[in-house]
Amino acid sequence: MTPAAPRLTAPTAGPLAAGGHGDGGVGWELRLPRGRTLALSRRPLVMGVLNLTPDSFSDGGEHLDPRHALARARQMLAEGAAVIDLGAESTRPAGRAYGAGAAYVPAEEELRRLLPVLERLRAETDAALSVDTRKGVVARAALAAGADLLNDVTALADPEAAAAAAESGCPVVLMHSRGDVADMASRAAYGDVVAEVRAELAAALARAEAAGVAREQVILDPGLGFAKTAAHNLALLARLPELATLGRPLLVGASRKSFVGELTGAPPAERLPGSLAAAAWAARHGAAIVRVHDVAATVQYLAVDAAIAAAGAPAP
Ligand code: HH2
Repeated sequence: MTPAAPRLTAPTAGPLAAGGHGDGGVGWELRLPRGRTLALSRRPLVMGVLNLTPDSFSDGGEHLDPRHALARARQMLAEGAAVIDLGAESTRPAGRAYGAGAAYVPAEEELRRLLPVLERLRAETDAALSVDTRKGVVARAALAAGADLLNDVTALADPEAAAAAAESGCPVVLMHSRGDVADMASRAAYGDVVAEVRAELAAALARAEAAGVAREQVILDPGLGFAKTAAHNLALLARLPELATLGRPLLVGASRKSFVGELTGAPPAERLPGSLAAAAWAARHGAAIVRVHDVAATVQYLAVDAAIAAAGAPAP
């Protein structure tokens, strides 16, 4: 008989008392199933991306075999990821960088890719497991299989997804986007991108609340690369504190995205240095979670960045 895999535990977060994170006392405690919590502050947690897809833009096909996916999840937890984000449908937009964009995946196929990995991972870890889906039927099945959070790039556009989130009471990431994979590039037209994304996130939050989702369980995300040009992504990062005024924790996903490639000429697999610059900037400007492919490098980079910042802070 093979021995049971070791039970992995998420890194423990510190107290949420004022100043407890050295971040001016900004903190949130989100409720997870089974009485667990996820403590967030402006010193961000790292969310590791686990793409169970054949066609994701930077790592498609690498973790299609559930054994490879599980090994990758265990590795990311050991490297310091506080959340694993499992996605079984690529949301790669159509456009110059990615060709025709991701193909629609029927719910049955999405669940066939997702559930074996989610169930095994749930059995061996208490770490927070998030599911990146826009389909209510997938969200429901994932929550029943032990998922802790929903991450929805359509901000709960499917009423069934909103109902699943409301009924379960789980935390939800509401991400900003416009249109779908086929037309989002043509919808990247803004006067003031930061003001418009802020207003559209506020509206998404209000819609979620009207559907029964508790405001204190919501995380907001500007959706870098979704209906955004490189210039829009840069403006959103530069003015991230304006989004923080919505009063909810922010998640930022810049990892390996095409704007890093546009700025540097690097292909997706070589975008780690640029991704670290974006993660560090997001960390210093109010992100509560950074969603990344390269967990070990990001954890190390952010630890040193935070230590330098703390060393320069006035003594208490
Ligand atoms: N980006 C991607 C997918 N899901 N979710 C949130 N909340 N924020 C993001 O920025 C975000 C996301 C795209 O990255 P990836 O999952 O690596 O690619 P693909 O959609 O091709 O699978």
